[in-house]
Amino acid sequence: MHLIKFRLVTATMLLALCTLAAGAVVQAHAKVEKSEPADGATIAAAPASIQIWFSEAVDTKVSKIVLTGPSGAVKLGPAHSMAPRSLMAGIGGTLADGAYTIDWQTAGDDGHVVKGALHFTIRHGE
Ligand SMILES: [Cu+2]
Repeated sequence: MHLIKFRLVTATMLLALCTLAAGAVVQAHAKVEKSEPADGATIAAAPASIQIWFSEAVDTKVSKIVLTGPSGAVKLGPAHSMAPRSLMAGIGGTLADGAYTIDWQTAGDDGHVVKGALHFTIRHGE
């Protein structure tokens, strides 16, 4: 009798664990949905700002956007939200031709900090 009860409890616990695991997969972290400039794009004119749209609302308190180009770090305005699911930072000067990397950091619904990088290239007259 005891053994049967134990097995039943174990089976119920396993089922609960699987449900938790499945729930965790559904509740994923904030992901990039699109950006401006777009990831991998080659553009003919220097952008005036960087904007990134995410799959969930972002926490601006832990959000960062860092832009690095052919001559090092580019001075940006503070990362802010124009919409709950987007981050934006203005670009001060004009950007020279070359490859650029946007390093971003933010947190979504569960508050966990997530990071990533996007890339674009500027080639004037293209
Ligand atoms: Cu998380």
